[in-house]
Amino acid sequence: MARLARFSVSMDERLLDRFDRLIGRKGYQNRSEALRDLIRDRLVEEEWSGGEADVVGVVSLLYDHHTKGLVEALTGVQHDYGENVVSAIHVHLDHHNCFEALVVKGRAASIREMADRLGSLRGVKHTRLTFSSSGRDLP
Ligand code: NI
Repeated sequence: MARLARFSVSMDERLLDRFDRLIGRKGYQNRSEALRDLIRDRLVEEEWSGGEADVVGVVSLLYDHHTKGLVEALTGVQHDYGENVVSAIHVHLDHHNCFEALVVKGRAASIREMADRLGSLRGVKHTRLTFSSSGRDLP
């Protein structure tokens, strides 16, 4: 197992108080685990910002499947990034609305590009790219 390093942090009491209240609401038992998660979250964001890192994520899409040509366009874009789309879940929400969650992996820049192309299609009402990581470089 990797060695644990300990360090002390100085900060404004009011900031620490807000942090403690936040992590209390989130259910953390101590500051250390909360701080580790914050650091990991920032590192994952950094991986994505570079564009070249090998990442994992989820693209969610909400759209009206009656929009002319939309279903074909969505499928076409996903096939263009076939190596990045690992899995897709489709939920028929009601008569008009469909929700899809695409599990994606690969080069961050390619995934962003795909998410942008999907999100900008007419009839797509909402799209979100959620960042995660392969976990390989994230202790
Ligand atoms: Ni549907």
